[in-house]
Amino acid sequence: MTPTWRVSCLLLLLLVSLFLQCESRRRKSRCRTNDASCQKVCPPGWMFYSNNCYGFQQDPKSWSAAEISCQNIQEKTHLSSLMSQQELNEVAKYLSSFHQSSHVWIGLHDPRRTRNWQWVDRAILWFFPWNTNEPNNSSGKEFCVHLNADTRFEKMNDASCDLELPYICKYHV
Ligand SMILES: [Ca+2]
Repeated sequence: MTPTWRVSCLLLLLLVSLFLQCESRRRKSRCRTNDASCQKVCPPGWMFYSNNCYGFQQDPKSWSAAEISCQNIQEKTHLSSLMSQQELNEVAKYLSSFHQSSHVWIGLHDPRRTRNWQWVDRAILWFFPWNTNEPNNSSGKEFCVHLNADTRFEKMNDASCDLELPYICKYHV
């Protein structure tokens, strides 16, 4: 292969690579809604909603083990935060589709045990869909939060972090 051909081939490869990068960015930037084509942005079985991917994980784990497991799936993946009633509605519908009766860990916890709740992905707090009479810190040892299966995953409950439950991970696309 002559040097001229080598340069031409390298340039061609560079152009193809740039095109593929641009196409990937363009496809992601289009996904502002719940358009069916946007589901392809997330792994199979995950849900796309508002530029985030949500994955239900069925194997029960303690809250901390669940968070570590989410982090191991992909960079910047955490137990799911919930920022609005609309996001909660979508997540609740997604979880209900699995027809399982266990509660599901989300990313809300009280790491300092001072009743100051934090989202593990550092999302800003302002949405608190607590179940009736919750959070009650039963027996003084409830520092992690799950969505309650008895409320079709529409309400939260504080519970012992050692409980082993299925969980839901989330990452921003
Ligand atoms: Ca409770």
